Amino acid sequence: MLTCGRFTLSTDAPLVMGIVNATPDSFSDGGRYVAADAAIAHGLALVAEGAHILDIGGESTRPGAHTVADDEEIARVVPVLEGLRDAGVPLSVDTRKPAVMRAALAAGADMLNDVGGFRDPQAAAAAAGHPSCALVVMHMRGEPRTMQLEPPTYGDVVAEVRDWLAERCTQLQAAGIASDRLVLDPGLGFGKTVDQNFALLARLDALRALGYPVLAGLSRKSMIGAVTGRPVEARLAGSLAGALAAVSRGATLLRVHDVAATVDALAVWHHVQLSL
Ligand code: HH2
Repeated sequence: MLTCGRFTLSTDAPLVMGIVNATPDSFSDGGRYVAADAAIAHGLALVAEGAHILDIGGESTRPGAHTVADDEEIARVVPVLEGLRDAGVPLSVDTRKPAVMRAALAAGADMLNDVGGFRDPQAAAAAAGHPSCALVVMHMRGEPRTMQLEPPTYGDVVAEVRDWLAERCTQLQAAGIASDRLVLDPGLGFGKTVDQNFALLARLDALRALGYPVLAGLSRKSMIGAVTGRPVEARLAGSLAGALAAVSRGATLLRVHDVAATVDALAVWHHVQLSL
């Protein structure tokens, strides 16, 4: 079970997190849903397609992206949260900023998704100040603006990411956050080479062994483009294959752009599991 704000989610079957990017510059859908109305309509459409969670973002984290001011990000995210509050699913906010986290929680967010892994003590404090929001603790080296500029070096990428996440969880629990509020994420595409991303995907079971639900975010990413040779708008089939590889290795949450197709793929995968 995952405690997630107003909700308690069963982690027995995979959950689909639909992406709502209220940003002008996200890598695959930037600019399409900047207006709050468009983002809200997109979120409702994703729920109708079967999304179990919506992840609302007001700042792109694509490699090279520049950071936006707190006020600007809050102005992008809060109206969308308010408009989706009665959509019937938990609302996650994708942010690294403590001020945005606090504003989002005040506006009813159920989950905080921090690509910085709550390294900032103020971010951890913002989460700890809420009694029940879930936290997605993602691994990232450096920050989005610079993370792909220097080739990342790891000895054993799987062990290093696992140990880093385990340490973050220990610290967050010491800050008063119960273990049933935590989700781990290897941070595919964040300061990692294609080979490192695939090593992490292949060994998600090593993260799952820490005992927390695992989230995989690979939808339309360049790791899919690297092996299929496809541009970002033609990566659905590759993304679905990656999604099924992730759940086969223990991932519980999939962060995706293409909700309907992912829900169908998971339904078939789940039926196979039930038929064993
Ligand atoms: N990936 C992106 C953004 N946020 N959060 C988590 N927990 N895991 C991820 O893998 C992840 C994430 C990048 O994807 P997208 O939101 O489509 O693009 P952008 O960051 O450019 O808005």
